[in-house]
Amino acid sequence: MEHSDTIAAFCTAPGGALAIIRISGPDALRLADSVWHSSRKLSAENPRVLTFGRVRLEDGKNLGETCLAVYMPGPASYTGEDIVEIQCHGGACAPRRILTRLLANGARLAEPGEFTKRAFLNGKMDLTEAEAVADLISAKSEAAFRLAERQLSGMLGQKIRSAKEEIFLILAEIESRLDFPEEDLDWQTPAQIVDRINQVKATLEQLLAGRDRSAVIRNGVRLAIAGSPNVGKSSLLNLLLGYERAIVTDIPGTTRDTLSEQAVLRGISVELTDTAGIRDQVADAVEGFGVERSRDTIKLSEIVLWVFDSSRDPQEDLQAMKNEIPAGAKVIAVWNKSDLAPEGFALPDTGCPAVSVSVKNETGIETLLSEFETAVWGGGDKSIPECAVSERHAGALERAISLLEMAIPETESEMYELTAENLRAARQELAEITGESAAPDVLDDIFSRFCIGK
Ligand SMILES: Nc1nc2c(ncn2[C@@H]2O[C@H](COP(=O)(O)OP(=O)(O)OP(=O)(O)O)[C@@H](O)[C@H]2O)c(=O)[nH]1
Ligand SMILES: [Mg+2]
Repeated sequence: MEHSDTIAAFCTAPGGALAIIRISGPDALRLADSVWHSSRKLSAENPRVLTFGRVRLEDGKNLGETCLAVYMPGPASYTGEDIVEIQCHGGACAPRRILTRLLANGARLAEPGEFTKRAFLNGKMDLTEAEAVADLISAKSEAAFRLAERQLSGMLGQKIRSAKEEIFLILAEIESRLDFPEEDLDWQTPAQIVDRINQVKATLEQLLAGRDRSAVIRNGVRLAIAGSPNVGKSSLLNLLLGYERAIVTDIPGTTRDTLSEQAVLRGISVELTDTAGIRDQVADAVEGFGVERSRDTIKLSEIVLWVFDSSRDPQEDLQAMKNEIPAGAKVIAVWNKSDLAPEGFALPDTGCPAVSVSVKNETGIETLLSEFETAVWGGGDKSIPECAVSERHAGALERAISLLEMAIPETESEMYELTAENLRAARQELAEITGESAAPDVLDDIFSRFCIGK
């Protein structure tokens, strides 16, 4: 697909030592040349070579600093179009002046994800691979990065395409039977066709089974540290982060507001939130607002570490936990200050997994992390799925599976017109995953989540 306009944008984030301005489109070379001043011209005779030069500004003078530029002719480029990239020193001014000059000379500022969208529309990658580019950039853990890499390798797209191909072959069999009903052409029996439909369905179900693990790996989990005041919540946050982020004192009510930090625990990306200790008798209105925020955080978190103080009578804190934790929430009872626990202290029953820890002595933390891991994976498979399955993919897979399910009884009762209709619809659903038939608004939605310059 040819695009008539040429787009330009920074493809590096502000604040780095270098900035890269990317230009893509049919006019990329002319536009770059209109600002490029060098003894070695950017030209078709000189592709994929870094060229040293300066950028000519609107007043005809050159930008003081020297820059590098490279011309990558399409279709063997990221977008499949002609691309020029200009590298200059980072900072706010020089990159902006270069980009402004390019825009004044006729380039259009690229929309978020527009370079990748062009790569997709030009057949450089399928939609699952384009989505993987965004995942790769936003990956917060090694596992999320590996999952995105697998998707970028095109594995999901390949599996979907081969399922689609098999449905196409089954359809061909059925359609020729419908077209030549009189001929005795060695047709497959209904049972044989059902068998083939079931095999495709099983492949899709296998992909769908990776959905929850994909979501955990890609999005991470929100983990709240909650409990009564002074039990050691902020101390636990600091220990899990590995640095002193929150203020810790022996005064109950020290933490007055929620405090969130990103961490990776057992390979899982976690948004870890320390909360104000929850109590009914708050010291003032500020603490009251903090307690309300604690309650909101508990509701929004996938897992709650409810912290207790093993050195004091647990009755009141057990009641507080009961009052505050919504039914069905995933909770781990963390019995802290085990170093101060009375002789023979047995962990009271809270109806949820419980661990004894001492943040002070750093004991019990590995057990706590194992419980956390179990809470995340539900004790099941925690390996990185072969293919990353997003909610968008999962929706299409579910619809395709139910269409195949409908096709089975129709085939058994030899209502082949209906079988063909449902098989066609199932193919259409799969084509949405790889983007062959994705609607423009679906594409807009996907690419709008990218950053500018990607
Ligand atoms: N002995 C002992 N003291 C601890 C332990 N963990 C925390 N403390 C102490 O308990 C006190 C309270 O710790 P914090 O981490 O501020 O407690 P908190 O739950 O965040 O308290 P609030 O913010 O007031 O709700 C501090 O004096 C800590 O040093 C522990 O494992 N053993
Ligand atoms: Mg605190």
